[in-house]
This record gives sequence, structure tokens and C-alpha cells, in this order.
Amino acid sequence: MKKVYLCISTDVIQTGHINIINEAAKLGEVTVGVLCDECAAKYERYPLIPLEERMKIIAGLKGVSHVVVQEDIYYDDILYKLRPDYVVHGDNWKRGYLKKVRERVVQVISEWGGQIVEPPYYKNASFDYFKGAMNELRGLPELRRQKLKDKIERGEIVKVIVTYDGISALLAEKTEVETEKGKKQFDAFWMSSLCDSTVKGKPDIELVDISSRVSVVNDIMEITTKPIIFDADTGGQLEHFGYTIRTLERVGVSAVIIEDKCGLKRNSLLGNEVEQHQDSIENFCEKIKAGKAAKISKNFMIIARIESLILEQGMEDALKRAQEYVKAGADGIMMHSRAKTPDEIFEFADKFRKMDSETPLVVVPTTYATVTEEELKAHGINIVIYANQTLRAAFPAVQKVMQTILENGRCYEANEQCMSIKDILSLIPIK
Ligand code: SPV
Ligand code: MG
Repeated sequence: MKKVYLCISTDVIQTGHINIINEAAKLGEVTVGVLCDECAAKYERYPLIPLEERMKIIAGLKGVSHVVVQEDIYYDDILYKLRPDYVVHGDNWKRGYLKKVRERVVQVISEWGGQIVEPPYYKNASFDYFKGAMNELRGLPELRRQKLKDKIERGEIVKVIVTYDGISALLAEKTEVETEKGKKQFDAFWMSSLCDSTVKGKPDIELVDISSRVSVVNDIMEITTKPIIFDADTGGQLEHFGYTIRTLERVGVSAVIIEDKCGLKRNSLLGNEVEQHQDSIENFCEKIKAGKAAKISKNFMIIARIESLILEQGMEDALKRAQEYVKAGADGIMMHSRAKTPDEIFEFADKFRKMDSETPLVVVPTTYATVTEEELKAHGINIVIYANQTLRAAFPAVQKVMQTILENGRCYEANEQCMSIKDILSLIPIK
């Protein structure tokens, strides 16, 4: 009997899959590879049904003889093991990121004369509607929190991009690039206090109140599915912090970061050029404990941010604080730096990892911008936040359009600097 292989990556089986399996069964004995959760999350969508369940469902389908786990988007491992005569896939894999996967399959199975069979892709309007509804589920607060936790636990570097309103979040939700290693997207959004203040034309001194910032979180939650990491500055008064945590948890935030400063907070990148003070270890630990006592969701993270390097208090102080904050219950440590190179961040991370191999580490490489995600990962860092680049990019573009209109006394010349109305409208989802 001929051997037939096909891979199923989604968590919802529909008529299109049944058609493909039927076609496959006509050719021989069918083995279905079920894409592992990590790959499904990375290349398709975050699976709502875990791998073991998906395997059981697929194993129960008529025409399926064997079910195996496919550990990578590329089929190589399984193909060499199984050496199938046929690989079956809907013809939709001739487009997009699957094109490369298809080419690779053709190349591998040609080694033993295997062939691909490509039934036409089955388009199903009611299923598309259902898929949309499933996507709404992916935007629920608990699922966003779970996604962030899963990604950290898998040891992948979590790439976080700043968003400060609905449209910037929508862009961050959708932007993807094709690389040698496959499709890449951002994993989470950063709600920066600097950017939330700047878009309101206000200084970054905890002046924009929590209700105003939460209203932006609501805008973003409504139209996206990725986790949100919220910059809560100092966390405010100890007595208020528990309430802030409950509010952020309720509106859907996945993690909050508070920094160990007190008094009038100034932006960290200003360092000691301005007057700003670090809180005592004791006070800050009390704040962490108050936040932990207030939170309800097990996956909601409270991350402690250390300003010792920003305020030139030295590495020993930074390491001591990290240990104390973890003891107080912090779910992660953010170490900030305004150095031009990543050396002090590497030194901190290496020393911290000798004492603590578990607690997630977060960094914000604004000034030491040459550092790569791979280098950060190699030093045990889990989360990288690109904290302000999109806002800084938007301003020069907007300013240039304004100048062009003023210079020409009309808007015609500015058109080529603008996205078309049709394109900008197409970004907005209609529910
Ligand atoms: C922010 O983005 O608001 C931050 C990071 O807190 S930094 O501006 O570098 O302090
Ligand atoms: Mg901030």
C-alpha cells in the first residue's frame, strides 16, 4: 500500500480538511501530521485546542490511519522518517509563506520519487465567519495572558512593540515579515508612559491619569489579540496600587511594569541630568506585595523595574534589588540602562542568571540599539521592548506633510507622502 502524508495546522476541522483526507485516502494509507502548539502559534494562530486534543480529534476521522506530531513548519524530519509516496495539501500553499514549505517538500520527496497532490483549496464562507468568531476569543484577557506566559516558558524571546492608540496597535497586530526562518511578528504591545504622555502633548511625569491611559487600553483591546504590557510608572501611592492592579487586570492587560522610583518621576533616559530619586528596597517590596495581594488572575504578571543603572547606583545595588524584588513576589525583573552599549545589561543578566535561572528578564534597548535579539537571548533575557520607535517615526513623516502643504498652498504634492484612503480604510476590521 502506498504511503500518504498530510499536515493539519489549524485547531478547527472543517469540510475542506475532510475533502483533503478523502482525496488522500484514495491514494493509500494516510498519516496526518498535527502541527505542534509552538509552530501553530508562530505560523498560524494561537491554538485554542491543545495538541493532544487536536490529535485525538484527527485520529477519529474516517480515512486517517496514523497521527503524528509535526514539530516544525518544514516537513523534512517527518518526510525522511516516513518516506511517503504522496504528500497532499490544498493548492493554497502555492502562495504566501507556505510557498517555501511547498518547494522544500517537492525537493525532499523527489529524492525517492515521491509526488505532491494538490486538491483545490476549499473556500467556505460560514467557516470564515466562524474563524472570525474564534479570533475574537483569542482577544479575551485570559488568552492574551496565557500567550505571553507560554511564549516565555518556551524560551523564545518575546518581541514587544510600543502602541499608543487603536491604529498603531492594529499595525502592530498585523505587521509581519518573511525571513529565512519563516514568518515574524511582534508578540505583544507596550503601553509606554512616555508615548502615552507624548501623544497628549504632556511630559512623562505620571501626569496622564490612569483613567485616561485605561481608555487607550480599551481601544486597543477592542481590535487586537496580542498581550499588552502596561508601563505603570512608579505604580503611584502604595495604597492606590492594589486598585490600579485590579483595574488593569479587568480591562485585559497581561503584565504591568512598575519602576523603583519615588517622588516626581522623570523619564529614565534623562538619567541624572534631572532630579529623580530611587525608592528604598523596603518601600518598593511593600508595593510589589500589595500588587500581588490584589491580583486575581494567576497569569497576570507584576514586573519590577530597577533604575539602579539609570541613576548610577552600581551593579551590586541592581543585583541586590533584583533578588529582593523576586523575594517580594515580582513575576519578572526589568533592568533598564541608558548606556550606549549593552555591556552593563549583559553583565547584569549573566550575574542574575547565576542566582536565578527562572525569573523572566525584560530589557529596553533604546540607547544600546545595536544589540540583537539573539544576543539578548544568549544572555538569558526573555522580553525585549521596543519602547518608542513607532511614535518617533510618525512625527517626522507628519511634520513633512504639513510643511509640504504650507509650502505649496495645496495638498497635491503631499499626496505621494500619504497612504491612499482606500489602503488606510482597509486596515480597519469590520465586524
Ligand atoms: C516608556 O516607554 O515610557 C519607558 C521606557 O518607561 S523609557 O522611556 O526608556 O524610560
Ligand atoms: Mg515609562
